[in-house]
Amino acid sequence: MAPALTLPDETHDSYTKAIPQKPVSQADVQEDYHGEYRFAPIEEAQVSRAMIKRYFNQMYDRAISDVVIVGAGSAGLSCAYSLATRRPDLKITILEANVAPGGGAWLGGQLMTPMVIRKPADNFLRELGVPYEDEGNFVVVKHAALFTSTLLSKVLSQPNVVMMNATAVEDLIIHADYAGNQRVAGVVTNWTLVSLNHDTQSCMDPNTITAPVVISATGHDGPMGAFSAKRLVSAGLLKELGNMRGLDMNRAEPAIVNGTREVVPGLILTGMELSEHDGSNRMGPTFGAMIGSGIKASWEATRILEN
Ligand code: AHZ
Repeated sequence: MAPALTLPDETHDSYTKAIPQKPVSQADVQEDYHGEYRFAPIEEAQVSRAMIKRYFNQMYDRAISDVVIVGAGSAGLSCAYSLATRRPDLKITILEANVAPGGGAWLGGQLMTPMVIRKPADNFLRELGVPYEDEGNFVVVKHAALFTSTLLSKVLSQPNVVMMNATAVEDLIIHADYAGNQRVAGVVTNWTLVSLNHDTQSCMDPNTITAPVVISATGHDGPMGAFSAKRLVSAGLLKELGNMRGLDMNRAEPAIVNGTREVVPGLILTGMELSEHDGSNRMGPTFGAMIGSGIKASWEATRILEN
């Protein structure tokens, strides 16, 4: 008979307890590989339950979040890092439609690997510990993936951050107060694979996450891009999109950072989604504005929460 399963009642705090107190020595590692490498025994159901329990506990907990960030590209992740490290008391939930978080920040421009970041956004690289070459007014990271993977790992190691990828925001929750003023009060979610199949299956209803602040960072127009800005138009909260204008690096970057704001009560737009809302220029393959806008969005979020 199979031994009874023991499922310890772990909370997310136990993740931090798993960090080794002392580094594994080279001698320990070599010993494993010189003998017969043996794994501790496991039951298949333990693996299933280990994932299910944690994932659905997270969903249960984050049905009410303090801040929802939609989209884990360079703007969304910079925002999450700034907010999570400054305010460890906030429940920050990131929803990313793609299986792979990172958006367009895995490469520089035209599928080339180096990433250009204009000063003063290089401050953020020093904060993260990402090395770069200094070219005077801008810096170059040797591979965009080095920036994105470092940022992603630092965001995910914050105990107050939960990220659900392969999960799309399909709609916004919009409440009206007694005077009829509308306010974004959360998001409507579904597995992305479900969202992509609404035309092929009968109604597959979504799920919801409520939050006093939603930060949308879904990028410029594309298959799913500029999601919240477009929804504001179809929901009647915005007359029309400004539509992203042609490329001008010097105009575009300050416009995106300085324009980052709460566009309707409860909803902040950051990154290139804002260019679709405001009709500002694109900057192409230079990423300082995504960092600056993400950080500014995090300050906007705390301003709203503190009011
Ligand atoms: O998968 C999308 C991507 O990872 C995700 N996303 C989009 N719609 C979503 C939805 N629900 C959940 N409905 C969604 N997630 O949002 C992320 C957007 O990342 P991005 O890299 O496309 O946007 P960004 O604003 O962070 O960075 C833009 C980078 C660009 S484009 C550009 C130009 O062409 O001028 N310049 C820069 C710097």
